[in-house]
Amino acid sequence: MNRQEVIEIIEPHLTKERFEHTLRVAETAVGLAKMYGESKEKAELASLFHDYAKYRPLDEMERIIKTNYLPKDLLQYHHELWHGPVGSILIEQEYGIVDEEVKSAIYYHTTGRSNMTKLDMIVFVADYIEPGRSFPGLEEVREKAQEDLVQTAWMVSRNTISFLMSKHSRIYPDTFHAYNDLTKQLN
Ligand code: DGI
Ligand code: FE
Ligand code: FE
Ligand code: FE
Repeated sequence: MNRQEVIEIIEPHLTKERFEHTLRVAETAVGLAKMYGESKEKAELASLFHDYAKYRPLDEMERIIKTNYLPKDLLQYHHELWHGPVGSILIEQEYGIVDEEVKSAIYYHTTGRSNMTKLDMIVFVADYIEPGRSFPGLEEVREKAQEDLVQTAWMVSRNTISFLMSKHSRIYPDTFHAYNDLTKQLN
């Protein structure tokens, strides 16, 4: 599947803003892949599909979680956490994408996880730093992304947890597992 084919698949499923975000994530991820020696093709494919399931109706996502090999505890947490895991299932079922690295990067792009692969970190970071985003503290993360991928993923994970705690949101275990594991890697 080439870039143009993927773009034609995803565009109808996304809002204009989300589609443009997706293209920027892909461009950012390809840049990180070059910098850190990862496959540009996998970085691009995973990024283009990362928010593919974002606008599926909640009942459809719920059904996909219930009827596939996905953790049922997702249903106890905010539905914002569902589109990564659901997207990883849909791209295999609908387009035959079986590459476990690509599926994993899509699956974990919102939370991260313990033992993130380079590709997981690239999509996780690119989603956060893509040039359309703007919030306090982001410049520091963008600068770190030019130097050290693990430290950058750690910052994204830390910032996400701080943000969620400030909103009194519940935090999914994988989100903590990502932070703990990245912290261990830095020490
Ligand atoms: O889909 P995007 O908006 O591009 O970005 P995303 O999928 O990385 O994140 C969507 C939101 O999910 C973001 O505001 C942070 C939030 N999030 C990440 N981890 C958790 C979480 N929300 C809750 N409630 N719990 C988490 O553990
Ligand atoms: Fe997302
Ligand atoms: Fe993200
Ligand atoms: Fe995104």
